[in-house]
Amino acid sequence: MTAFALNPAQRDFAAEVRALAASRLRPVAESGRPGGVNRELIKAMGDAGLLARLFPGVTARGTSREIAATELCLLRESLAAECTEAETALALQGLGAYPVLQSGRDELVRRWLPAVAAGDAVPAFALSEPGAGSDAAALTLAAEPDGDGWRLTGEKTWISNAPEADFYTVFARTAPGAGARGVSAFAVPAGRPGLSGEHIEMIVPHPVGGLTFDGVPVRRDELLGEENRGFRVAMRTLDLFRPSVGAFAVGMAQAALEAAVRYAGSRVAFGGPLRDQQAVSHLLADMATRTEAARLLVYAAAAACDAGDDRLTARAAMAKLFATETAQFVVDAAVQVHGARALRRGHLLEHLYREVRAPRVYEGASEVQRTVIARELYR
Ligand code: COS
Repeated sequence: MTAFALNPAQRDFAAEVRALAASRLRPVAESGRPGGVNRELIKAMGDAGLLARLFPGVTARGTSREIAATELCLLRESLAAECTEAETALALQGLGAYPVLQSGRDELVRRWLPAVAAGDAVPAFALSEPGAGSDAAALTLAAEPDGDGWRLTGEKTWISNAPEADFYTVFARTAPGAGARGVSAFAVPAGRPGLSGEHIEMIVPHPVGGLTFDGVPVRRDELLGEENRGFRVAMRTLDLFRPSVGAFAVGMAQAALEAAVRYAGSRVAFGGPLRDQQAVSHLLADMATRTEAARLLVYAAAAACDAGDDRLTARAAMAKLFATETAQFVVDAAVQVHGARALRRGHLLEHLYREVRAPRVYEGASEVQRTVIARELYR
């Protein structure tokens, strides 16, 4: 890793995480139930101290609201290069819990964050609905006043970690007809009466499901931020996590690039190693250049976030857009260098070819990122 923002200590840390992922986490990931939450894997990352690094302010002595964007990207890139299941499980601990850390009351932060950081509680971020994906402000899951709290009625879909999570960060409509200004965010524990869900089988390395809310009661102290200001909670969370989706993509691209370089050096064709063919060496050069460019955008956005830069939105979108599109190109090119053997079930590239696709869709499709970038340009 050579991004300008990384110092030797960060590079050493990334190498350690990569080694840990290959030696300790991959076997636990492989022994998990496909499509289910792998609690053993999450616990192993908690025990190794990886999850706690996402929330540096959550300590035995108390909690503060910090989150480390660069650290999040380092972890995601390093894990992705060796074990995409561990990568995504770690990312979801952050994505599901961050709205609570950012906007929850102190009691709620104390209730959930230490358990998430230890790997004992599994959160989920529940924004998308059958009729509201890219257009998130069109969400309709209703939060109707009931006593001092609300009752939630409606559906969520494509929710990572559902229906097995221990709590859900749910975005619901508290003001009908008010668009983005009528959305509120809640932390809803699993097991509440009226809450049910099912798995959806998908080509991603993690569990995904749908949730049905049938008059689920939520209390006022479970509100995240202010009433009708929940859309901002969602957008600020996505601003933080989008560069890290880019880091996931860079980790996959790096693994594919390394595999292609190795293979092109050992495979003999037309009287010499494949890498002596200019068509191959120039392709490898493009793969490496584009991966490094993506990495720079990712860590520049993360560093801006850690520095408290308030113009993060466009940079976060650029990092996610460029890195996920680049990884798709690099993994595809690595398949081409390998030929048929990369398409065999169980090959690293067959695995990456499946896994690289979803990040261009979730947490805002590439088209949404372009929209976000253009809107910032016109401001
Ligand atoms: N940070 C903080 N606040 C933000 C924000 C950001 N990055 N982006 C928007 N907001 C606020 C706005 O300031 C506005 O608040 P006010 O009305 O009080 O000023 C409010 O949110 C609505 O903003 P806007 O009108 O821009 O919302 P849109 O409905 O036009 O949003 C996009 C459009 C496409 C940006 C949004 O719907 C989006 O990101 N969609 C993708 C959702 C997504 O990623 N889904 C995946 C789910 S997770 S797998």
